[in-house]
Amino acid sequence: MVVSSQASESPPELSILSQLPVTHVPDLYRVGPPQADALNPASVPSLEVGGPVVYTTTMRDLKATNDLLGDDLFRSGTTLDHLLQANGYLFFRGVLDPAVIQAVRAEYLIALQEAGVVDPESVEPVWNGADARRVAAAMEGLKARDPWKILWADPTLARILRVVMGGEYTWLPLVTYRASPPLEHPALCRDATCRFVRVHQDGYNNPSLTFVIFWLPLMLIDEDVGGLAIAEGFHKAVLPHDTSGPTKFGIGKGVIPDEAWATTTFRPGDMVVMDALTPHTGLTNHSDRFRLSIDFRLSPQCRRPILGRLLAIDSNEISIRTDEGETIDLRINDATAFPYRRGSALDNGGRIPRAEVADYLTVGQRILATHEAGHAQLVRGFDAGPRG
Ligand SMILES: O=C(O)CCC(=O)C(=O)O
Repeated sequence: MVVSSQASESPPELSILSQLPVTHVPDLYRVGPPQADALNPASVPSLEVGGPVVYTTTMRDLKATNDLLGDDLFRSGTTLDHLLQANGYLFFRGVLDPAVIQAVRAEYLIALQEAGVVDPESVEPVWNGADARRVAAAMEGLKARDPWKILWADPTLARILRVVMGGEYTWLPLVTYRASPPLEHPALCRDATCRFVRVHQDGYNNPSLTFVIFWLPLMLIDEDVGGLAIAEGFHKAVLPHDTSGPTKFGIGKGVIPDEAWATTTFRPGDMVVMDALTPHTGLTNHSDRFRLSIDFRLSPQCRRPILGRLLAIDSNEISIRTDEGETIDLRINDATAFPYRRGSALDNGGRIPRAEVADYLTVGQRILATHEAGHAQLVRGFDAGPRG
């Protein structure tokens, strides 16, 4: 797979444009309605699609691992688990029900059309040139449509997830809808990483949470559209993130060699599975259309975090009413991580200062937490959704 030309550093507005995530915050998905996080309200400048992509550097192709699923999707996930641990990712081509992916994609298309950035008659998410600030509204519309539920209810996907997870699992309230818009790009770039939006490890921002990431393309994502790039074999440790930057806290240049990166042409029905520490990034979109994808995160049932609602918090203690109706009190110390709400404007990879947590977390709101020996390790808050 080839990488296109562009300036070596993404300007900040480019990062914002390319992410435009809406993070859904589903409840524990076996029962009950989901929660939805607020849209990142960052302002979105108007867009201009660049000219033809100029390729200067090559990137490896992701290795498909379909054969390991075998004919029997219920077969043991042990081999898959070994492979995930060895490479940091699994890639399955065309394993998902096309009708299900089409149904999810249709929700995105309606949302983009309702926001006026895709023409009503368009069957492809082609950007019609309307002010891209409307994309934020589109994502709000999408959030209200709950398309993650279509995936959650799909038996084919559920079987695959069970194999990959090696047994029972829990959907985490970390589901992101992406409609990454086309971007202008400079004509020349000789840097393999020039289309990288933000190299990061999800696990960096979620210390102590055991989870696996699933990324699903909802359309043909070729070189022009860009997609997901993964650094193979660099998931064994938390890598240094640039904590000095004002936003995003990405992994700095030079930490991962260019040869480690892999991507591919993605098609609806494909599925990428990543370890929580697999470095990855979106690639800038140089096409005429929005790039549609969804990513979600699962924990093995045995490592399910606390999911519940906040009863009380100060800088020393937190009390949570769990979804199971239990009350759990945890001590807070300097090692407790309080990431900003995922998808919010403040979600820059940084941490809420311990002394300020009571200002950011609201009694009654949804909470995800991990703990050890009575100490909170990770505490994340989520807004209540439309039906929360
Ligand atoms: O889809 C993309 O553009 C990137 C996905 C990503 O960064 C993530 O899953 O955290």
